[in-house]
Amino acid sequence: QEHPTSGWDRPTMRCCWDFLDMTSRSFSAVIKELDGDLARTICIYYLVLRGLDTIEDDMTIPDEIKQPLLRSFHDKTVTPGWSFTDSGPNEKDRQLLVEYSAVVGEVNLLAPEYKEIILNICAKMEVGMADYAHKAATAGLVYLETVAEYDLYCHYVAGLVGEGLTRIWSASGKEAPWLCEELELANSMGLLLQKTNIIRDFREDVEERRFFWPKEIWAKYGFEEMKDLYEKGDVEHATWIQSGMILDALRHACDALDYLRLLKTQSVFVFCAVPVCMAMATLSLCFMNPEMFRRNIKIRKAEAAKLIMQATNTREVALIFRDYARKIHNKAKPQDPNFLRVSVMCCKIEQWY
Ligand code: PS7
Ligand code: MN
Ligand code: MN
Ligand code: MN
Ligand code: MN
Ligand code: MN
Repeated sequence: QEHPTSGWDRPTMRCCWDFLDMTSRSFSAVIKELDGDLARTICIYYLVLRGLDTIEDDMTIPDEIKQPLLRSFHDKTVTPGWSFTDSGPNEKDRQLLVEYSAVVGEVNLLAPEYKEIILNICAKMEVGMADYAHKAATAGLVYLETVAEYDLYCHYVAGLVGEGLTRIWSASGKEAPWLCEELELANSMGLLLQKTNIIRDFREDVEERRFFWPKEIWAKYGFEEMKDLYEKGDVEHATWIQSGMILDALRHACDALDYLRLLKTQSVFVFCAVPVCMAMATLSLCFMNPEMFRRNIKIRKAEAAKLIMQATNTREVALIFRDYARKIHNKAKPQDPNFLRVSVMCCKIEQWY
């Protein structure tokens, strides 16, 4: 027995499920497993933010066009028939914007409490993206200076996603009504994922002139530009910069475990746990790995499959985190100036359980 707005019989919702498969490598499976109307709601939430991110990422759109487009995206998202056909090269994500009117149609059919959360998060994220894009476009090459600025950018593009998800869990009644007040923990979930993505995508992002690593971490040992990390041939110092970035991402690991401990619905737990386990696996793969500076490295399919099987409750996830913290700990080098801090951080994660 389906809810009247579950939408399996609507062409626009079918279209949204297709977009989800097309645009998400990792989220599609866990979204479809969510209980009841959460699957459809989170699918739409994902597509709205994916649409917004596609515009942010598109370096072929001039700043004069991009600014108003980003800043009005929450309005476009409820404007019947709206779509965007002028976006650039990325084939699969472009199609989402070309047929965005299907997403708009479904947003307008959402339960009002969900619709309000999604539009509110979209409106906040837009501003952060637009301000950052404007600085990058007008000041030419601009780096994030401090870790605090880096945390703020990651808050806009990922911490807010966690905040919105958490508000949706509470609104659905599947999780406690007070969960939506745990904004700090929800933010940490997003930051752990976003920072891992920013670390792993280093080479691709630098080549597309997107510089997310904060200068406070990498401007050392004579590195003056981010490409110096792979062009200078100074592999040892580059891996020390890398360990600094990974150490910074690991700051959010214990918060992620604290967040997961608060969840009680199995499908919500799996949805939240699988991506953070993948992130921990990715951080341990990147740690002290110079290949990361040359190409986009990925965890093996079999390792990902094992994580999906195992990430069923807080205890198992804490064991997964402990294993990856140990792997990192074992790879840490005493010559690395981050060595002591990395060791302490790994101990904290290992001892969380
Ligand atoms: C609504 C599921 C689980 C409490 C599109 C999930 C891009 C890492 O750009 O696609 O291809 O390198 O690999 C996701 C908190 C957000 C943060 C953020 C919406 C976790 C637009 C995900 C995803 C909060 C900005 C995808 C942060 O990476 O990046 C839903 C709890 C979108 C989450 C972006 C990145 C996500 C990301 P790219 P990816
Ligand atoms: Mn992606
Ligand atoms: Mn982006
Ligand atoms: Mn992106
Ligand atoms: Mn990308
Ligand atoms: Mn990326």
